[in-house]
Amino acid sequence: MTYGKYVPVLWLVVLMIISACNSNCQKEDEENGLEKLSASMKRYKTQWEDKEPRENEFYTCFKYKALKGLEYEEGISRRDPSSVIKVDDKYYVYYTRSPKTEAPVGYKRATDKLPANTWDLCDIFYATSTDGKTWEEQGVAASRGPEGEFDDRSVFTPDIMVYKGKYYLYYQAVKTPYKQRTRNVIGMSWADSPEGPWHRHPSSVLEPGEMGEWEGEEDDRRKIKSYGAFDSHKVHDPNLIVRDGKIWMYYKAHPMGVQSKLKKPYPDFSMGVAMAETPEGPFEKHSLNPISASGHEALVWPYKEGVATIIIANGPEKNTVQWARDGVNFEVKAHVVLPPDAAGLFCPDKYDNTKNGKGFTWGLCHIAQRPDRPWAYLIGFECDLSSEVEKSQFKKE
Ligand code: AAL
Repeated sequence: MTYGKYVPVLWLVVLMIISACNSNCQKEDEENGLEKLSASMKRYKTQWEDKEPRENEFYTCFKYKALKGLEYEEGISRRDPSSVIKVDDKYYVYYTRSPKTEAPVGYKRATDKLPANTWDLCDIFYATSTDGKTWEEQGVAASRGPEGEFDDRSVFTPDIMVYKGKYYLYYQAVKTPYKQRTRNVIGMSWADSPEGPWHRHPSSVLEPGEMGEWEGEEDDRRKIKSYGAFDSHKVHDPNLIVRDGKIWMYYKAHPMGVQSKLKKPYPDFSMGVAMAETPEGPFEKHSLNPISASGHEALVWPYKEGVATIIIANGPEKNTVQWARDGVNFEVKAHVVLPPDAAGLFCPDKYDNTKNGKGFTWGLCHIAQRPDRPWAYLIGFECDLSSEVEKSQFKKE
């Protein structure tokens, strides 16, 4: 039996469907008065609601400032600041800090004294300030775990959460040996005061997803037979909010095979979210992960009834501010230039379980290492991503 005679009929059906869709779109455009507009003007009217950037609450410019006390220091790396919190009259920030070392030497040459990169062989330190500009480094907060544990090589890239009167540091953790293919997990320490003492939770609270398969024994993250989950290799950059009575941990993810030439089911960098009822978990990963296919360090804050994020550095939607009413399905709301690298926000309602998030006007971020200056350091930034301030950068003086 041959089905060949049905092919023209099938084509006819397909064409009819396409033309019905087109005429529906045309009808919709006519109804909305958009039929004679270019694609860009249609977006101006619909996606951007006739608004210029200065009228868009998600649009901002970033102004950067040197900080006193956390400046560039030869031999010591300070990077990836946490959210900034204020307790009594003091601001606190937590960050990755290396001991005084030689410049990082890469994964192949790293030893137990020589760091592979600027976040290797680190602990979480903290600094305090009374004005957000002059900071005093106070010493170590959460440190590496005992030999043989999941966090014995380095702990880094923290966020701080204030929850039910206690303080929780979440951070990346790496076990010795630190190689390209080493998996990264999220660890946690808690304290009754922002100054510690910190109690190390004995196991990781978030781990990479279902593994793919490496190809060969060589320590090369590009060489894989299969990818596994979107976060099969690393979970990074925990960033916390409290919402709907739960702890929401947003995080950056890498699948195995970053930069591989195989056809990819997931981006090299993406963002996931996992929720828990209690600070030590279990954190349950959302079924729609990855919830952003672009971005680098995860950075979120409660805004109005939803959640906002700045997407930086990687992917087709980099350099945008996005918002999701449900905290999961993000939409591009504004494009921005020079967004802060690895920002930590001073956002006082981040852990308030609010349905009317106010946003923020400042934070800290880092200037990453570069070949002629191989240690990272912290600086401050200002912006007006707050529902409580008038957009300042276009105000006439
Ligand atoms: C940063 C973050 C994580 C990575 C490294 C240190 O930009 O994404 O913290 O592991 O780089």
